[in-house]
Amino acid sequence: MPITYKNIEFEAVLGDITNQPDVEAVVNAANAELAIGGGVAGAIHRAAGPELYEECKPLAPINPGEAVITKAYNLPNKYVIHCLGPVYGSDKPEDELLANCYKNALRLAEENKISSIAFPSISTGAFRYPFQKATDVSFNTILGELERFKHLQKIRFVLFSEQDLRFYEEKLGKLE
Ligand code: AR6
Repeated sequence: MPITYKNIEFEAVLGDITNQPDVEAVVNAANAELAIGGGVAGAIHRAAGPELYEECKPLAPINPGEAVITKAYNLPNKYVIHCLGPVYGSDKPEDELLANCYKNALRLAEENKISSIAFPSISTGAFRYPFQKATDVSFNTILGELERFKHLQKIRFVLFSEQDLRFYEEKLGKLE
């Protein structure tokens, strides 16, 4: 169930980041080379098709916390915003670098007049960031940026397990 907080619609859903046709931009949990890889990145590149990597190549490599924007090709969205999350335990300070991912993704969304965006849980798969700690960072960062929004109206969190979804729903429930 979506909730509205400070005029922004938030929702958490169980699903695949490549199957969010009603949002303008999806966020990729990328690798530094912006290449295919596994997890979210693999799914996004497979669904978008090889042209996505062609556009990505000259933009790479990126550093932890950075984000770049491309077209979405065969995905049902207009844009992909690629973020490189920190590898937990090696890219430090992890919380700051993860917060930078969310800030930079939102900044690019605003610059491109994007009104709706879907985020996966960056860094919590192959990069091993503890899920609950990462969720605190994502919420605190996004809430801290709300005042700056001129175009963004909708933020969706796409989670890959029931347990992850329940945790996001609990956090959203506390916003109201
Ligand atoms: N849709 C939504 N969420 C997903 C999907 C999907 N299709 N697939 C996985 N998740 P990860 P990271 C969840 O590993 O930790 C790649 O190999 C997953 O359960 O995709 O930032 C890249 O090439 C987890 O909660 O991203 C990089 O090398 C979350 O998305 C590296 O992994 C993030 O998992 C990036 O690692």
